[in-house]
Amino acid sequence: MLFDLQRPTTALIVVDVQNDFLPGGALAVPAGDEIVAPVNALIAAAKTVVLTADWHPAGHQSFAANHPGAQPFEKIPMPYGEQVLWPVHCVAGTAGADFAPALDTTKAALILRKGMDASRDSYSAFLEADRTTHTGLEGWLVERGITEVVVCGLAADYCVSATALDAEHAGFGVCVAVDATRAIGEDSLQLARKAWQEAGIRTMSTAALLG
Ligand code: VGL
Ligand code: ZN
Repeated sequence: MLFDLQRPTTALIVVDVQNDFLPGGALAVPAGDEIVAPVNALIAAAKTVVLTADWHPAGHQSFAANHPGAQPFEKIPMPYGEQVLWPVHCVAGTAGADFAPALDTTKAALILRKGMDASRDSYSAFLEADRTTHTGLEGWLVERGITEVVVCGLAADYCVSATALDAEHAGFGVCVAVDATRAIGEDSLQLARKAWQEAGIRTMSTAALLG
């Protein structure tokens, strides 16, 4: 079966299941807490687990607070293209940047932090927003003989989508576990789903992946 999580050639990538993206957090994803149970079920079934964490310095340029007069969710031009300005979130070392307490982190072979350079964002766990700087995840997966990845976590329309698309572009077979992700916005989710379809990214339920 394709996307058999028990296979040594398949990796599960759990994107940004951090307190600031859960209800009550600084950049809460609606119903984001509902994914923790299916994500843990995927983790329990997986042989290779990668956790990513959004991990920003306080001066990060994706924060509206660092652009005088700007409001969260406004878009501004950056040298690498358009940037959505966000509320201050996932500041390195703060409680908001911690993984959700209920997330099973024990099986993670790799915890990858991203968005650490103040000058640019990194939705993708593979390539930063300048589309040039690699995080090293591609090499890590390739060196382990991984050919397929299952992506889940938060948020579907930003970091999950960017990670899935870059994984596909890097040559991995990619599946998004649709009920193990939630989106920040409806419109951006529709755009993301269209992009997944065009890229040949599969979507599957956690039940089907575990079946
Ligand atoms: C994310 C917006 C800003 C995400 C991270 O994890 O999807 N979204 N930083
Ligand atoms: Zn961020």
